[in-house]
Amino acid sequence: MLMRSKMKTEREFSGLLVRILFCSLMILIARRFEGKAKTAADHATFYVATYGNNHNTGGQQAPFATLSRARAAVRELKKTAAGAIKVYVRAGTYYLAEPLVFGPEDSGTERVPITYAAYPGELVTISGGRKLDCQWRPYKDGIMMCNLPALKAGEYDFSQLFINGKRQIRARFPNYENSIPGISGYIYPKGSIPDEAKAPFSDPNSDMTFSGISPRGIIFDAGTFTPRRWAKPEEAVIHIFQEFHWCNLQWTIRAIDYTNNRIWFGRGGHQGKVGSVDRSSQFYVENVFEELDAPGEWYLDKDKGVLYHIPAEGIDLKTALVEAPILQQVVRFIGTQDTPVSHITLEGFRIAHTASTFLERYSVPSRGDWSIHRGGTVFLEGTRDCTVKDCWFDAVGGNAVFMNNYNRDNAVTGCKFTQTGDSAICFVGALESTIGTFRNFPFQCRASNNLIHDCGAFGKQIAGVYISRAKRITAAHNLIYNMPRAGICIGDGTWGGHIIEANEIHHAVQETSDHGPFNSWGREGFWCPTQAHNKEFAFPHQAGNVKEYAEETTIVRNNYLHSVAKTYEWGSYLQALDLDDGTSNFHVYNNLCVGMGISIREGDFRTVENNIIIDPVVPFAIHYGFDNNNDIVRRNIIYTTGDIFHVSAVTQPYLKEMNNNLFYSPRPPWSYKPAITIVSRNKNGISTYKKLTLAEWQELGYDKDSLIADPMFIDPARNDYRVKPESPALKLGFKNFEMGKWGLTDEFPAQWRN
Ligand SMILES: [Ca+2]
Ligand SMILES: [Ca+2]
Repeated sequence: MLMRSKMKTEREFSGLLVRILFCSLMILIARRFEGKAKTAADHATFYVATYGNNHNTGGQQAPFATLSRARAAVRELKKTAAGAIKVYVRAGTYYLAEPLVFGPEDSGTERVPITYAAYPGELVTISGGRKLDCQWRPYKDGIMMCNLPALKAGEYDFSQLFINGKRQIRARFPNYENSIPGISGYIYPKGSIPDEAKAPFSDPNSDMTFSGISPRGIIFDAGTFTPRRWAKPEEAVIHIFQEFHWCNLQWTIRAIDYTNNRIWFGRGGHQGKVGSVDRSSQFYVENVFEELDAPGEWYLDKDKGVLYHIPAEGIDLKTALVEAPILQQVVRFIGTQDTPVSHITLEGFRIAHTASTFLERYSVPSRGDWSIHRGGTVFLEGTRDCTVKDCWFDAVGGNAVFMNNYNRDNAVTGCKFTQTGDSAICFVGALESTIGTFRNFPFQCRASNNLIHDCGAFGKQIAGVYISRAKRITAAHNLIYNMPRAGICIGDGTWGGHIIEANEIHHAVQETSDHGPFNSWGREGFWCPTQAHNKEFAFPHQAGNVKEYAEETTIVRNNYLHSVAKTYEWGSYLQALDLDDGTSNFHVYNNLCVGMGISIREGDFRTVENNIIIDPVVPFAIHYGFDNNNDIVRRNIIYTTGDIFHVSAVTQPYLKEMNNNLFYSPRPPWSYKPAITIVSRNKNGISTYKKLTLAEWQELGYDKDSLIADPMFIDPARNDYRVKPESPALKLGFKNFEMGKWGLTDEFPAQWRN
């Protein structure tokens, strides 16, 4: 018994011992794992801080001083890393002496993605600029001055100035004023310098004429031009709108002839494809010392190395932060199709102070009107799976993010773009070098959930999202407003397959004409400019094989486009969805267009259905369609006091299907009877207008079952344009679509919300 008891006790004891040993072992193992996990996490995270040192280990308590030092550490670590690598950058401003370049050797992988991020909750600025040490002293007339000896020594140069983070005004005439964007703060010339006028200087290339030649200068109006004479006119830069207001252009000034009131242009005029100017071309001139006369203006005397400035109200220059943009680009991802840069994310930074680029090289990537500088504050070429996330591009000098040529599966998401010099996000490929196995274009990239507003400080032919020579680009859930031209623009149909959805765009096309918050072109090989401009002798004309270029269908759906910024003037043109010259192979549906309509110009394979158009400034336009093409316009609701459609030159039916649309005027009697205007223009450019009733239009074979009836919106005052169950639109096949899901999602970073 005792024995048994002892044995039992021994067994129990040994069992207890085993359990204790087992538990201890587990704790040890757990601790060991914990220790390993912690060690691994530590090793996979580097820190950069303004108080750091590049001889440090890069740990949280011993951060590096620069991003490039962290990049070098990542290069080493990734050889052995088993998981994600992160570089956290602590609060402060990092002035880069040169762009941070990521090459293929900096790539992550799907298993080892690499992220460079602002430390959560901290404001981290990556700056392409330089902090100026200014010892201000009075000059005269409220102008302050300071010496910049390093600038005088040629160490650096700048053409923008920021005080306390805000871009200031380079001394100009007339003074800056923005009560009417693109109009106030400008004066008008009397015209351009005549072709036969002899230049007061020799130009060694004046004999090299070409079809796109640009004007040589303007004749100023002595009644409105500045009375001051300028000591250094050759330093000045003119910013002037093109005659049709498709773009603006900049030139340096070569000479001013006060006898004949002529301003002769120097270098420039490349910022738009069509560069003509005339008496309607408003302009201002900047970088003139004698015009330094208003708060916020500044002038840099490079010869003397002296900066002059009149501080804006409320600015104490003694304590002000003075910064000048130096670099044009701050981050460059540079790889190739064969050896791409991949799996790198930039996250959470404020990115600021890049130099303007409008006097740099531009090119025309497609046959559209746009000319673009292939550069950006964050520039990507030869990349895969790279992401720019949750960053704020604060008043950068040119384009903010530019994906040039081969780039695939990249994303720009959760970012804010304000006061950019040119466009916000660009995807631009190259047709001429896409051949055989060379895929020299952006593919399957995304611009989503971005806040883009008040862009185009210098360029006016710009967009929030610009796509040209690319394929399967998605622009979704962006909120875009206060733009001089497009919110989203597709420069051509090559190669299609894009998805434009759930964006909200308002107050676009504020400073230009003949465009829309969404605009597209498709002037590829099939496009016939003669037919496009409706010279009657050009009919009949077949569309040609548009899918040779627009290979895949581009989808434009569930967007909300509203608020006409500009007073509509007859002759200018504004549509919510401007499917301009040659645009082909589009499916456009479930869009809510308030104050603007839809335009489909010559092109083929456009299906426009189930859209809602409210009070458009210009009627829904069907322009210069090809014979026997495949366009479909059906089941749309058009609510208007003007014409239902503007249709050009119907010599024979050129829509495949046009039916089951619902038309209604909220204020009867209709201001026009009949309600469909057909425009014909002869070979001399003379237009004639013929108005048809709906019944007459139906006799031509269109809109046979379409109706004029109240669509019965549920609550338009609260932006709910769904129709009630008894709406006649539903009987015509219209389907309600969800309201209010446009623009930014809840994932948009709280710190960048306005
Ligand atoms: Ca001035
Ligand atoms: Ca257009």
